[in-house]
Amino acid sequence: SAGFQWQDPFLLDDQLTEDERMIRDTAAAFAADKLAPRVEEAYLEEKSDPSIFREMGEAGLLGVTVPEEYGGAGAGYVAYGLVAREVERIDSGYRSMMSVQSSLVMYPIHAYGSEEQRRKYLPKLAAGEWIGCFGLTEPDAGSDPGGMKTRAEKIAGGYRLSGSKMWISNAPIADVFVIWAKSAAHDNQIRGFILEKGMKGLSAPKIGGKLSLRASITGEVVMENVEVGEDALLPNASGLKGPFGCLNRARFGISWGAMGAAEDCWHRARQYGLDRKQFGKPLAGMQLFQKKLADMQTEIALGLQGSLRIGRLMDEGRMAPEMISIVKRNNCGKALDIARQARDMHGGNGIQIGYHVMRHAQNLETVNTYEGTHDVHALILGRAQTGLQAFF
Ligand code: TGC
Ligand code: FAD
Repeated sequence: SAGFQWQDPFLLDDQLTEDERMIRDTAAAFAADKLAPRVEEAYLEEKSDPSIFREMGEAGLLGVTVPEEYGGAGAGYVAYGLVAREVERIDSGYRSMMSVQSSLVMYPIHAYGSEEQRRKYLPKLAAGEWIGCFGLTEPDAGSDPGGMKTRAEKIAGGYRLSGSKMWISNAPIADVFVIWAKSAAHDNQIRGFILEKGMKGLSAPKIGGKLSLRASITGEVVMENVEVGEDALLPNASGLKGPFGCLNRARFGISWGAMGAAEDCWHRARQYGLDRKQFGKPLAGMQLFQKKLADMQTEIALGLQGSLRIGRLMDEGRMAPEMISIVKRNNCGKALDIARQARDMHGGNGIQIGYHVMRHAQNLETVNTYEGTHDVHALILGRAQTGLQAFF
């Protein structure tokens, strides 16, 4: 018999290919060497170091699923998920930086862009020389992105964009902006446009005062009559399925990432319980403490198996978006519960930055909300099994 491995109860490691294990190990080494030493200061100071993108690029962690001819790693979705898990083991904000760049900026340029757009942007984004952001959400259109107000008007030789986006990861330090707008020249359909830093009328002020995801910078994107050429339009996507095609990939990555953060909380709670004695014995020897550890182990083992299965189906071209709603919703909700429990199990120390669990718990509040809130994914799944939409 294989024996029971408490950290990997279902032997997930055995279900991976040699290449997937290699990418996972590269990401884990990168996370330990480059991210872990920075995270406490970044979080406390609410600072996002832009050089992380270049370092991630050098390590081959940007655009994992994008073909090698455009600078990507040409790997599959399971490999991408494994990278998200290792990066988010350190911090959800670092995983955000990576997932926006890979799934929300490189993916649409590859999937919906012209050959010129691919050649111009993808290699620099893969190298982390350019930083990308994705603007869908607006102040008055979050869960309901179809209600967006940002408009693109046709002008001679291109388009004029006006409107504002809210809660945009990476925006204040971005070079490349993938912006979704209703286009008058296309029957008011939602279309994607690539904007660049420095364009007249484009600004991206930082949103300060976040109590969550503090290592990842977030901004507004304000467009006051920004004029772009015809070549800024993503030619091959029209309607909400454009941005949703990107979100499917990012949400899938988040389902792995959230489990990485949860694993870090679980391992820390277990170790803390082994080290800390009360009432003359280790906390880890108490029944209530062990029940919490058992719940964490169970939810994480099951959550990772779900994400692995969806990743295999994506690599086989058999994914349906509702599958991703199941793992995004479940894994984020479970990770948030686990992080809160781990905070509790650390007692007073649990509120300290040096014990990491409260930082994860605060981050996971965002992760449970963005890319479709926990409840919005419930409504997607409710609609899919009843045929009745309950959004409005
Ligand atoms: P609905 O009528 O359902 O659909 C409109 C059209 O879109 C298509 N579609 C999808 N296509 C591909 N994949 C999906 N997952 C799709 N979901 C919908 C659909 O087939 C339809 O196509 P067509 O051809 O018939 O027009 O649209 P609705 O307006 O009723 O939408 C409702 C709802 C709630 C499902 C949707 O709007 C939703 O998911 N809301 C959540 C919004 C969201 O996720 N925002 C994310 C912003 S980006 C972000 O948070 C990045 S953070 C990243 C980081 O920092 O890591
Ligand atoms: P709302 O939609 O106003 O929701 C508020 C509450 O109402 C939630 O509990 C929700 O579940 C509930 N609710 C909404 N609709 C319904 C309904 N029909 N029935 C029942 N309950 C409902 N967006 C981007 O485009 N790009 C980014 O890079 C990006 N990064 C982000 C980074 C951070 C740190 C944060 C916090 C957000 C980011 N977002 C980004 C935005 C994110 O996707 C939205 O916050 C999210 O989609 C929810 O929208 P909202 O905040 O407007 O909340």
